[in-house]
Amino acid sequence: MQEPRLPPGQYVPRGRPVIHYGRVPQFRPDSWDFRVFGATASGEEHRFAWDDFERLPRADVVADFHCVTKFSLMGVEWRGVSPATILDLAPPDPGVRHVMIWAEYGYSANLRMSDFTAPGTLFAMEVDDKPISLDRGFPLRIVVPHLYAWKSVKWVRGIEYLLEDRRGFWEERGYHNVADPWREQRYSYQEEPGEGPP
Ligand SMILES: Nc1nc2c(c(=O)[nH]1)N[C@H]1C(S)=C(S)[C@@H](COP(=O)(O)O)O[C@H]1N2
Ligand SMILES: [Mo]
Repeated sequence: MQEPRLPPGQYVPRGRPVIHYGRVPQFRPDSWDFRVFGATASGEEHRFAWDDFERLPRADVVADFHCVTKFSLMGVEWRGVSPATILDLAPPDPGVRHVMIWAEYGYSANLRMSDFTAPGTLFAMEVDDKPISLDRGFPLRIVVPHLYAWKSVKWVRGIEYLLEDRRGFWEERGYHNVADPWREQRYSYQEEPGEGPP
């Protein structure tokens, strides 16, 4: 039997819906930066200006994308910077097990380090060979295709290395801390011991 591609409860819509909370931010290349802070190995914050970030080597990922509101987009082609590149240039303290992804306007999502370094996770700048559109996260979004899409933070401005797990924007508002669509981890009341911060 073939592996199913659609996680339980999901459907493929017409078109590609755009969803976010709040307004679409403006991109100002001169003041844009990507900050790596929290428990860095050096104890110092790292900062990338747009010109530096844009020159980092790019990788390709083709992946399906699953929103907790039940639509799934199949075979999306992303290009961008691998989390491994950021971990090399701005290494975490060895005790770091979780990462908070931070966006414009304070939107955030937490990831386990294992999800951050998973092969499909990417800081995407392009989709379908074009720069990502403003409403899909231009100039930079993370895609974490193996988790529900609220973890795929648009308009990313930095990451925070965490020694202890902490909930992000939707995880604080009743959504599952881990968010594996194959296990239908939609809501926080489904969390098993060890899946969320104490
Ligand atoms: N900064 C930010 N990123 C975000 C959101 C948001 O509200 N703000 N919404 C998330 C949710 S719930 C989904 S389903 C996806 C939608 O991505 P899309 O608009 O490219 O379909 O973005 C995610 N990333
Ligand atoms: Mo979503």
